[in-house]
Amino acid sequence: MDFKISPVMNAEEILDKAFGRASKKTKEAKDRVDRKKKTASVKLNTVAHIIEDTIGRYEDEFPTLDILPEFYYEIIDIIIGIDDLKRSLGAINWAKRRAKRTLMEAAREVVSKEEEDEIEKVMNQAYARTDSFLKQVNENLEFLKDARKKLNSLPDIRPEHPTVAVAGYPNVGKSELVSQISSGKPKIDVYPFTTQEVGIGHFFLGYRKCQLLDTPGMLDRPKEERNEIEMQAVKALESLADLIIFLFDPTETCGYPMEKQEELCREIKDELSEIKFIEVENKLDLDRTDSDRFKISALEGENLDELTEMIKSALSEKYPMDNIKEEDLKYIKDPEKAPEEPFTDFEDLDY
Ligand SMILES: Nc1nc2c(ncn2[C@@H]2O[C@H](COP(=O)(O)OP(=O)(O)OP(=O)(O)O)[C@@H](O)[C@H]2O)c(=O)[nH]1
Ligand SMILES: [Mg+2]
Repeated sequence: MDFKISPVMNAEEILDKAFGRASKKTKEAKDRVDRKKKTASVKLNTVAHIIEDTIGRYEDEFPTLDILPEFYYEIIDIIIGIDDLKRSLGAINWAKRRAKRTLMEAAREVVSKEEEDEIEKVMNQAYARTDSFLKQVNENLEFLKDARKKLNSLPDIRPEHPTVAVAGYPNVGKSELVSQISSGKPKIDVYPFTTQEVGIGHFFLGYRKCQLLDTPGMLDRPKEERNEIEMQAVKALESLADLIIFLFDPTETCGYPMEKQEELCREIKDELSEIKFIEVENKLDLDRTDSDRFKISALEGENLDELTEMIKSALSEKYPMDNIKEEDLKYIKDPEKAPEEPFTDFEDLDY
């Protein structure tokens, strides 16, 4: 998901924009009082519209939390806080509605006045109240300003794509494997909740685009060593991943004995018991040990085609791979353009 939220302004900036724009408005009329009335009315309407448009845009552009894919819901909870986000969106909605009502009432009221100073007074009072409504939610606007930055910088992970996560202790070769089986270079990003770089690669199974995630800081150590944020990150990953490749390094050059690696594998399997699992041993080029597990060398590209076949077959139940026609590909990238009559091939794509 690619969040594209416009820059958020704080109360002062919104007020400057609205009052500044309004100050340029004048209306002509035959007599002074009439001119004053019409001018005051157009100014009040201008302020109301600018505030409504500006705050309305934030409300539209921030993700609708109730229909957010679970993965993003968890991630947003980690980096921003769902409750705080809801509270802030509620608060700016309140300020928008109050300001609009006040300004529109004043715009009607000025028309009934016959004295210039009374018109001025009604207008100034409405401006002052508007100023106060916006300033009361300044903290919320500042919060959204910061939230927008965090959302816009999230790595673009698509919950609708089949997703494979690579797990295993540090140095077993996770990043090497992700870069070897990705078409193109994996995008290296830092999640806002890990200090480590996370690679996101893509590969195609038939015409279906799949994503491959490296998981340092998440599935690379026992549960008891994870902090609270990492725990939640694993929960987010659980809602995203369709398959986990657990990578072993039987040469133990990674620095972790096989016994420890087996333990971690069991633990992650238990924890993410709903997700399919493939156990793979890496560094076949150096490996002299015997085992029943499938072996690869990520570094030398050995057995990677076979591994890709294994991935394909593990994912094929949930995502039929071969029956997507090339001409339908564009709708995968741009589902909104798909014809109304759904393609049978698309029945399993849950957009
Ligand atoms: N000989 C050999 N070395 C490998 C193989 N795969 C990875 N390596 C090496 O092992 C080291 C660690 O590989 P990475 O891919 O960085 O390991 P990682 O699991 O991503 O490690 P972290 O990011 O720290 O969790 C690097 O020096 C790689 O070149 C392999 O198949 N054979
Ligand atoms: Mg790595």
